Amino acid sequence: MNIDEFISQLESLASDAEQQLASVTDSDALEAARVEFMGARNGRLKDIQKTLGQLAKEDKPQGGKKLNEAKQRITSAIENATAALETSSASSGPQVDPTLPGIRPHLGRVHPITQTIEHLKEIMGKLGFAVVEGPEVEDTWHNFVALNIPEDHPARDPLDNFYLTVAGQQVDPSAHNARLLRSQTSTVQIRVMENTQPPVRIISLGRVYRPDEADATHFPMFHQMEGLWIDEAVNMAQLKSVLRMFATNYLGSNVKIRFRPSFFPFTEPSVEADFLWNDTWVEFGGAGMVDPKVLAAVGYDPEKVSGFAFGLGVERLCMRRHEVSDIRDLYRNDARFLHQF
Ligand code: FA5
Repeated sequence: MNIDEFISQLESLASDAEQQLASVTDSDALEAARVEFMGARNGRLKDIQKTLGQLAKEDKPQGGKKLNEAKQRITSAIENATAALETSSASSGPQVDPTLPGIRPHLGRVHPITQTIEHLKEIMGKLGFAVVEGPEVEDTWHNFVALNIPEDHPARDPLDNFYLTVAGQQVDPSAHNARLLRSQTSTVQIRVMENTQPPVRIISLGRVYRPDEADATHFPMFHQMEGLWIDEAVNMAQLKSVLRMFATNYLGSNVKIRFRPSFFPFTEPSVEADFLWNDTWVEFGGAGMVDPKVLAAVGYDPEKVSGFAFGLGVERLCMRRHEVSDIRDLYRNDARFLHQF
């Protein structure tokens, strides 16, 4: 390699680079050209630089100088190309207006029923009730038998329940272990009493399932809040006080509620509780003194302890508080509705 060859290689490299960089139209092509000519490892300038050592000793200073000049020309060509690309994208692409407000991200919300559940837990917590959970897939023992609901009771009718086929076996609703989606949270009363000695003061909130036709106040899946208080000498006056305190706390001090005599196989006496809403009484739950037969079935001594239980419809409470007139709105998944909570 002599100095003339070295200089002529540098010369043609620099003009190649200037030509190629003058015609790049996008940043990918610019980057490719930069790597081709100036790449630190395999760039074409680097390749020529590697031959500098082959020059005669006296030619090396001139070779080094020419190398720097070529490098300078390529660098300027890259800078010019970069500037040209910036101006062309600024004039042809979408204009950025930094004074415009940003795009607001869509934030999710906690579903109104979940919010209600948290609120109800907080109120009942202040009244000394602990929260427990129970399964949604239940057996007939917990959903009916232990609750004193006999085999011929209409509530056990397969048409009024979601019985489940397990391992392809025929459903037998009279068996104690037939599976179904629970139709009430009263199942949790049994599960707690089977495993805990009195005193017991719990609530349990969760989904229940009934093949009810959906209308403004019914849905086939809804939520209940079960309450259970067992101790020595718990009485009906305490049941009414707790439900009244709960209702005024959640629905406001001017809410009107009333108790109607009713019947549940697992409570005696039993009541149904209604609140007044736009001049109409709406039922929001059932309640009563736990039947001694139920206490005995879970191994409690009905001579020593007594208690009350209630099961309230969470949707109806939420609807009354937030003035939602149709339960179906809660489950339509319409963000315009849900965002209001
Ligand atoms: C029961 O489910 C009893 N387990 C309540 C109970 C518990 C009584 C403990 C005694 C002791 P009921 O079937 O009435 O009762 O339902 C209770 C509440 O659930 C109703 O008052 C209503 O608020 C709500 N509810 C019932 N069916 C539906 C439905 N399809 N959609 C929405 N809410 C409903």
